[in-house]
Amino acid sequence: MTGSLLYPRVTSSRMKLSLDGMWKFKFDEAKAGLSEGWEKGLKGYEMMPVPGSFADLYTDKKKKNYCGDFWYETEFVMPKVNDKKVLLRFGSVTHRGVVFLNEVKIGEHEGGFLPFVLDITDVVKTGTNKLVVKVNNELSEVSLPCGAVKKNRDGSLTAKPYFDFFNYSGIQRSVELLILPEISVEDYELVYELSESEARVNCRVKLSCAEGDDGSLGVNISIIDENGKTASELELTKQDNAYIGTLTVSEPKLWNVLDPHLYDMSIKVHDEKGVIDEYTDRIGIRTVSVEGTDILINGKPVYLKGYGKHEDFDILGRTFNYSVAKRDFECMKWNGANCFRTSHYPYADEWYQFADEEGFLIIDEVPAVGMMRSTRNFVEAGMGHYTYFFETPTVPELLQNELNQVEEMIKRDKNHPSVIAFSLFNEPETTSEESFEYFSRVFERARELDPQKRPLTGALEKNSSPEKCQCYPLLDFICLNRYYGWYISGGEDIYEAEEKFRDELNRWKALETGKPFVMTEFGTDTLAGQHSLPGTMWSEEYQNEYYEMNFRVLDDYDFIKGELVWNFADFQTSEGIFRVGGNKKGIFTRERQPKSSAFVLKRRWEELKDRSK
Ligand code: GCB
Repeated sequence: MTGSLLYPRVTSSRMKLSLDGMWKFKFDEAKAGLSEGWEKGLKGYEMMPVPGSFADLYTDKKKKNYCGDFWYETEFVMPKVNDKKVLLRFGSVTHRGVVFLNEVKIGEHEGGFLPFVLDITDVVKTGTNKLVVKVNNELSEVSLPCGAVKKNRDGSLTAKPYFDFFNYSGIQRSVELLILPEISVEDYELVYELSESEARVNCRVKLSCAEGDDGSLGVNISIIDENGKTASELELTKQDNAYIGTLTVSEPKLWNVLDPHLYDMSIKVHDEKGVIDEYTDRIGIRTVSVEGTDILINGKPVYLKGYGKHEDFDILGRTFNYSVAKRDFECMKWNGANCFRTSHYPYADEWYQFADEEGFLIIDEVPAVGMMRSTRNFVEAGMGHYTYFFETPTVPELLQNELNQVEEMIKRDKNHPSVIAFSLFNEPETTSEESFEYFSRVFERARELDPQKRPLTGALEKNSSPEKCQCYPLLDFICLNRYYGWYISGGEDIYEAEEKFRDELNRWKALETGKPFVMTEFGTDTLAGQHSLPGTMWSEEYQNEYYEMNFRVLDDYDFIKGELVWNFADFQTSEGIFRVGGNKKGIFTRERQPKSSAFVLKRRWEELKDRSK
C-alpha cells in the first residue's frame, strides 16, 4: 500500500491508464476461491462492468442480494516504461478486497468507500498482465458501516444492515494504472490565512522518497489565477521529511459559497537536471471556522441549506456517473441549496471536484453508521429506543477500523475547498460512558489529522437527547436528525409533533452549549403522485405541511445554522414493511424529478438567500 491518495492527474511527468470496462466475475458461495487457486484465473465466469454495483444488474433475487466472497478478473497490457513507478489505484472496493497481480498477492484493503493504491512496479510485466480481485461484502459489528450477516438454511448468506440503504457492493469506482516518476509528489496540504488584502498559503509537500532524499532535490509550488497569470510562486524549504513554505497571494479572489474562484496549482519536483515530477490540482482560497453559534466561511456567517444525499441511482446503484451528478447539482442549484452531507460515507472524488467548481459546501461523512444493534435502526433511532453498542469486546477492532477510515478520508479530501466539516458518525448510541470514550479517540485523531482544523461534527439521533447524550461536547457544531411529524407523532398527531419538537429544542437551548446547531435530517416518506386533501402521511401534501411546520419551529431558534433535509432523492434500501420500493423521503424522485415539496423548498431557500445567521 502506498501513502498517496492524491487524485490521479496526467501531467508532463505522470500518466494514467484506465482499467475500466467489462471484467470477468464469479460468485464464490463456498469461499473456495483461495484454496482452488482462483487468483490464477476464473473459470465459468460471467462479465461484469467495472466500475459497477452488481446488485441491480440482475433479474435473479439471490444474485441481487448476494452476500459473501466474489471475484473479478481482467487482463491489461502494460506499455514499456523505463525508470518509472507503476501504481494501481482502486477508487473503492466494497467492502473489502484482496488483490493479486500475475498470481502474486499484492495487497488488501478494508473499507468500501475510500481509495487504495498499490505499488506494483516489481510485479507488473511489459506486455500482458492478469489482475484478479477477491471482494467480500459482508457486514459485521467491526465493519464500517455496521451490520450483521444471516446464514440461510441452504448455507447462503444475507446481509442485514444496521442502516437504511442498500448494501450495494463490488468494484464500485474506477481502477487506474498510474505511471509516475520514481521520485514523485506523494501528498500536499494547504492552510489558508486571510488578511485585508492578501492570503497567506501555508504549504507542505511530501515526496515519495522522504527518507532517501539526500537534499539535492528542490520543490517549487505555483498558484495560477483564472487568467492564467502566476499569482504566487515559491521554492519550498526542506524540513524533516517534508517541504514547507508560505506563499502570499495579494488581492486574492476567494472561494465562496456559490461564488467559487479556483486557482490552478502546480507542484514541481526538480533536481539539477530539470523537472522530475509535476502534480497539478485546482485549489480554492478560503477559511472555515466556528465562532460562538456561527459557522464562518472567510470570516462571514453562513446558513446551510440543502440535503443529506446518497450515491444512488437506478441500475447504477452506487456507481459514479457524471450525468447523474450534473443533474443533481442542477436540481440543487435550482431550488437554492448551498450544501450537502455525504451521508453516510465518503463519495467518489468527482463529487468533491464538482462541488469545488460550483461553490457547494460539503459535510464529509465517514461510514460510521449503524452503531446501534438493530436492523431497523432508522426506526428505533427516530423513536428514541436505546440499543446498547459500545460495551462489546469487539469495539477495539471497530475503533481501529474507524480510525483508519477517518485517516483515509481526511487524507483524500483535505484539500477540497468545498469540504467545510468532517462528520465522524451518523446516529450511533451516544448515551453511555463507553460511547464517549470511543468517540473521544475518533475526534482526537481527526483533530490531529486535519491540517486546516475544520469543524468536526456527527449526526445525533433522537435518543441522544440534551439530557442523555454524552458525546455532543465533542462536536464543534451539533447536528440533529429528528423526525417529529413522521416517526414521532405523525399524521393526525402532527400538532403534538410541533410541541414535542419545540420542547426538545428548548431543552437544547437551556444547555447553553454556545455552539451552532444544524438539522442534518428531517423528512417524511412520500410517494410521488400520491395526493390527499387534507394531507395524510405518504402524500405530497403531507410532506409540504411537515416541512412548513418544521421550518416554523426552526425559525424560532437562532442557534440553528442550517437545514439539510432528508433526502435529496428517493433511494434504495433493504426490503421491509417500512419501505415501499426503498426510502421515499426524497424531495426528488429517484429519477430526479421534483415532488411538490421541491417547490416549497425553492420558495423558502430563495427567500433565505441572504440569511447568513
Ligand atoms: C435516519 C438515518 C437515515 C435514514 C432515515 C430514515 O435517521 O440516519 O439513514 O434513511 O433516518 O429515513 O429513516
